[in-house]
Amino acid sequence: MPLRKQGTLVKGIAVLFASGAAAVAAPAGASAAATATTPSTIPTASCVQQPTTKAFASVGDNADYSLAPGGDFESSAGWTFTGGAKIASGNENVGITSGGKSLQLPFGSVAVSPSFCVDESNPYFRFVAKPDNALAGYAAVVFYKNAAGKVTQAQFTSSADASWGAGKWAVSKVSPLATKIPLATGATASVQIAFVSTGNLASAISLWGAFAGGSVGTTSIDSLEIDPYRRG
Ligand SMILES: [Ca+2]
Repeated sequence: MPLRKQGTLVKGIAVLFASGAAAVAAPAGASAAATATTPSTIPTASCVQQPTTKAFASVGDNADYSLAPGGDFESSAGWTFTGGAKIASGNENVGITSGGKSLQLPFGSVAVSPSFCVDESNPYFRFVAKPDNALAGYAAVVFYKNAAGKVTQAQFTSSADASWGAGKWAVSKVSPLATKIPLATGATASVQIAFVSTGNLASAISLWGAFAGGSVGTTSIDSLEIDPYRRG
């Protein structure tokens, strides 16, 4: 029975990813209007770089980062929420960004970021996440347009890549961005990051919890930062 449930859950997640892609495609016009400086493709150009800080220095990462659009989740501006995702009170306490709110993702919900520009110098992103309990888990997925202009998605990191304890905020692993998106030399791409609340796929009990009403396994996200410089 648990295996059958797992299969159902995996299918459900696939549907979520598909709906996330639809959410990306549908508001493309509005999104483009709101982010006029980040058109979908700009051959032989660079993205406009935002001011940077050593946001993760307190956890031993001295790279330069800039805040992703709406990445402090102090408002929902530009983000698309489905399945109950919302801005909730309570900031991450690692100290990456200050504020009083964060993104709250009940099981099965999806939050898709505004579009932003990526070029060869935007290779990484990192964020802070917190599971409500051992049933929680997330996947961070990046949507981008491939060379043919088709919206494509790739999972970049998940809770399985991080060491996190129930109820505790923890930084994600350093997640490759431009390094995993096929960019022609000198080209840029318009990308969106989606957080999907998957539940803890490694925990069989989470599967039962997931189908018991979806109110368990909530994941919180805050302080989404982009590293604008290629490493090493
Ligand atoms: Ca915040």
